[in-house]
Amino acid sequence: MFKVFDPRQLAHAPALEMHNGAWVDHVDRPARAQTVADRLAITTQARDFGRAPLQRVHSAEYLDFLEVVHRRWSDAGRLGDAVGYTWPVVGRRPLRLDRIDALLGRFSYDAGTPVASGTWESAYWAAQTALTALAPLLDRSTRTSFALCRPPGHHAGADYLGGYCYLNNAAIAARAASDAGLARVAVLDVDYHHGNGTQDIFYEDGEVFFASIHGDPVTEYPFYWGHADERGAGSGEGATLNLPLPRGTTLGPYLDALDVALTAISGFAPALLVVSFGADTYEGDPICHFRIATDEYAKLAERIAGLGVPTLVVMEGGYAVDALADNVSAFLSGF
Ligand code: SP5
Ligand code: ZN
Repeated sequence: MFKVFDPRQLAHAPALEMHNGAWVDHVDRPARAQTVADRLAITTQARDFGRAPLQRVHSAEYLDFLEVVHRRWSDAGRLGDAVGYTWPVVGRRPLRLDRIDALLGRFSYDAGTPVASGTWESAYWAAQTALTALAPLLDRSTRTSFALCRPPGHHAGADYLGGYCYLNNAAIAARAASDAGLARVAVLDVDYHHGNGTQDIFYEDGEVFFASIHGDPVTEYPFYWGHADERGAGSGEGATLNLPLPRGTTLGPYLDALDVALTAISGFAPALLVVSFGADTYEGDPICHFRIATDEYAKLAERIAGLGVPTLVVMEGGYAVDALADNVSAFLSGF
């Protein structure tokens, strides 16, 4: 398996996130990526594919914002990480305001995703990590590739950040693969949380199939996406599949949902599979509520590998730092 990790992803170190009405220590610590990189002994760093593949997914205005927002925040005399506190309700007219707080509101949807001084650098190299891991799949020199991305990406949309995500690494790789000539690409999202950013990006796109298994958004973050009746629109109608599961879900029912997703993906006959892999389905995760055990991750991966489709695994969430390297390495062993 080809594996990529870039240490520039460690520059992102947000201090706090808003949780249940209080500012608490942010759970996306640099140690998350470092522990996995150490365990897998990854030595391949990212190549630089530039900004063009990012702009195939994200708007130029959003990328400009993300690149300068922390400097703008500091220039405005603010300390620490940049974070919004006012959001335009869906349906408000799209005012192009320049006030730093209005910009943060316009390009974000939650208060758990601050922009720290190193955020742009790390998000940029996370996207390049995904693109670097994609390259040997495109030239067919590998069948399976792993992109150790941090910050994660699946909550980031074309023009918004949220859910600890800034650039949608999996979507950028999927779009680059279709641009390289692959007719159909499937994204399978097995992070605990619904991949709302990826869903939004491909919602009206019939060339990219999106399937997600996640905590039921009736009770779980991000609440406003991921319900079973969201099935895509326009030429993408039927190319989005949401399989929400209740808190407490164990391996058996999880595998049943996985089989439903894999059957649908198989019917779509993709030339490439992108797996948004979150290890936050782990029974010991501090912020999630499924009950997958470490050794069970190999079983999930074996089922996915059974598709027989070239696969790019992109790292998303997973917050039990002490168990993360074990969980990721168990998952990758299943391929
Ligand atoms: C990529 C990913 O897994 N993003 C998850 C974003 C979830 N954010 C909202 C959940 C709030 C939990 N905050 C808990 C902090 C406790 N110290
Ligand atoms: Zn997650």
